Amino acid sequence: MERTVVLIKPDAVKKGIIGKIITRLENAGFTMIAAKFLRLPEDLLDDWYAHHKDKSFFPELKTFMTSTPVMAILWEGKDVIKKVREICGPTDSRKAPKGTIRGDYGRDVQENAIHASQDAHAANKEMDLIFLPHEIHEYNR
Ligand code: IDP
Ligand code: MG
Repeated sequence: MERTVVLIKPDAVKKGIIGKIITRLENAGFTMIAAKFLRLPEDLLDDWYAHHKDKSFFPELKTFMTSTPVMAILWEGKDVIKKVREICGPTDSRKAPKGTIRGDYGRDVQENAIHASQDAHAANKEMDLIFLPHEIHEYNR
């Protein structure tokens, strides 16, 4: 079964909407198979956001992403990667439609409430960066 990694980002953690975001993904039928509340290490973020490391906003992005712990969740389900990206909405919260997580809870292009793996390659890499094999729990919902 396909898996994807979600991070509930510091803006959403500060707003106290961790539960609301989890509920949306549970209601979409996906299965939570691992979860961890952690402060992301700097070197993990260098790897996670390697595609942005030369951008002018990268230092600010790292400051934002380490400003509180994040809620990291591994979700499993059919087409979960694509479907969770759809539920999140586009990167820029100002352009995200109402009814998407970013449209409802995000502020701008940086503070956009949630991360979701963009493809299977990223999902595998991100899963390995956050979770150990024994922290992942298979079961039927
Ligand atoms: P995604 O999260 O929708 O996959 P990416 O382009 O992979 O978007 O960017 C990763 C994260 O980097 C975004 O979710 C956002 O928090 C931040 N980010 C992307 N573009 C900008 C920008 O132009 N300014 C500030 N932060 C940005
Ligand atoms: Mg991305």
